[in-house]
Parts: sequence; structure tokens; C-alpha cells
Amino acid sequence: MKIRAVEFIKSAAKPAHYPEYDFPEIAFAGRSNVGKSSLINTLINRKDMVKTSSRPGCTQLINFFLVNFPDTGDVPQEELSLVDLPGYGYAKVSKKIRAQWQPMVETYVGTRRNLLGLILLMDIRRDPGKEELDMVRWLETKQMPCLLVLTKADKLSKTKQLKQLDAACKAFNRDRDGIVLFSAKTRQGRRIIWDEIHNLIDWYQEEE
Ligand SMILES: Nc1nc2c(ncn2[C@@H]2O[C@H](COP(=O)(O)OP(=O)(O)O)[C@@H](O)[C@H]2O)c(=O)[nH]1
Ligand SMILES: [Mg+2]
Repeated sequence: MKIRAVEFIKSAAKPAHYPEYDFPEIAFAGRSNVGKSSLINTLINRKDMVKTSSRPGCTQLINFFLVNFPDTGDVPQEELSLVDLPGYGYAKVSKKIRAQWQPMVETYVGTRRNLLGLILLMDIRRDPGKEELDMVRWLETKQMPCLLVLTKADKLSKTKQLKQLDAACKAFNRDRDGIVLFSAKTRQGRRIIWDEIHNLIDWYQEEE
């Protein structure tokens, strides 16, 4: 995946402050500390474009990044917007912040016209929680595509990875193709996530 440039555009809490462009957009969601920043950095081949932190619960705004793909001859130059959504479900985050999170994300998903789909991250060592199950169900009612990713796969043996994958497949009623095993450390799963993003972009461009 060739990437020419990545630029942080802005942080926003409400629609009036979202960037005005209509480039295809993909948003990343998940609990704080799940590895969201690390996954985005791995996708765009940057070490720390998106801040990674061992102190969870810091990002409480919607962060927009713009990725620029070079002109490859048969495919013209393209732009893709990547969105780092605030993390949720961390105990140390106050009730007030938690009460802000849900409307912020629901408004974003409900109003953002160029949003093609979400990538929902879950730590491979945890079983899916109510937040994730509710979120996926809610996205289904909105007919919003959602790719599920199990992060930090390097923390488990291959056998245990598959065991967790099957548990997640069962919980979300998906087959193995519908959930990706990912590690920012080994870059396992990076290619598959890019393929899924490109499928969504092709779809969007065909509809235009
Ligand atoms: N072993 C391992 N650690 C990871 C991986 N992804 C993230 N981490 C670590 O998990 C912590 C949280 O990562 P971060 O990307 O900031 O999570 P975020 O809060 O969801 O954005 C950091 O200490 C990362 O180094 C991974 O794939 N493997
Ligand atoms: Mg982060």
C-alpha cells in the first residue's frame, strides 16, 4: 500500500466543526487502550502520527486525518479520510465524559455523509462486551458497514488466537472472514484491513 502523505486535519466534537471535505471516510472505534492509535499508525506506516499512549482515556474528541495515495498510472491520486473516535468504557473516565461519548459518536455516525464504514476494535484477550454487541447491533440498524478487528493478537499463541476468533464469531454471528486478527507489533492483519477499506471505497465510487 503506497501512501504519499498523511496529515492531521483537526479535532472536533460536533458536526459544525467536522472538516467540510467529502472524501471517503473510515472511522475507528473501540475501548480506550484497545490499540486504536497503534492500528491506525500501522495502516499508514507512521510511528506516531496518531498519538499512542499507555495512559488510557485521553482522547475525547473526534480526530480527522487525511491520507493521500499517489497516482499509480492506472489509479489516479486518491484521498482517504481516517477518523480516530474517542475511546469508551474505561472505568477511570468520569460518568460525565461517558455521557458525552455516546451522543458524540451517534451524531457523527448519523450525520457524516461521506462515512463508508466503521472498524471496531476489541482486545483479543477479552470476550466481547455489551458495549461492542450493542454498537454492532445499532450499526446494523443504520446499515452502516462494520469490520470487527481483534487487536494485540501477538499476546496469544496461534491456537488461542483462533479460539478467541471463534468465540467472537459466535458472539457476533459472523463467519471467520468477518473478523480480522490484528497485531501492530507483527503487522498481522494489516493487508486484510486495507483490502476491506478498498472494497468500501470501490463501492462508494461506483455509487456516485
Ligand atoms: N503487544 C501489543 N501491544 C499493543 C498493540 N497495539 C497497541 N499496543 C499497546 O497498547 C497500549 C495502548 O495502545 P494505543 O494504540 O494507544 O491504544 P488506544 O487507546 O486504543 O489508542 C500501548 O501501550 C501500545 O503500545 C499490539 O498489537 N500488540
Ligand atoms: Mg488512541
